[in-house]
Amino acid sequence: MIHTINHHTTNHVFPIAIVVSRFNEEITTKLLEGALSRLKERGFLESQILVVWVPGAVEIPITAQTLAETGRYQAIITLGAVVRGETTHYDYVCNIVADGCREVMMATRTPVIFGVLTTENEAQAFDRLGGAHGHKGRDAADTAIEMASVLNQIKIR
Ligand code: INI
Repeated sequence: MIHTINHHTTNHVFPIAIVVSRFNEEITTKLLEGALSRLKERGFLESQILVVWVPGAVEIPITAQTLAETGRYQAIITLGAVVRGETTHYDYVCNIVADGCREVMMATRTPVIFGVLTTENEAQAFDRLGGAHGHKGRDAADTAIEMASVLNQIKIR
């Protein structure tokens, strides 16, 4: 029989951390609400969830790295909102947070779920918060659960 590891074989709860940035707080609060409600639906207790607020998306990677290095969390969800303004700052912020999260994920072997919205305007962000494009906070919770479980199953085989 072929042993398969996929989303059907993932169903456990574990300590999880969420890093959420305050910049564009109206959007990031909705991301956080979605992630928390989905984690609770999937059986997580409040005591298993740590939420850490940081000023902006740029501050997310170092926070995720510090959390990963504690060894306490099997997945880290990052939530942020980078909305294009009229300057090139947008591109720098996007690059810093995306590259940084990838580095943390690979260096610490902890799934760092990228729930950072990068949009042209606020309307596009709200479309991803229960509008036309689903809810990225809820999706981030599902991805965290799946990845923690997939990696654990590989390790114990
Ligand atoms: N931070 C964000 O999270 N989103 C943005 O859209 C944004 N813009 O546009 O500037 C932003 N900037 C702040 C940045 O994340 C840092 O907090 C700041 O540069 C200090 O390091």
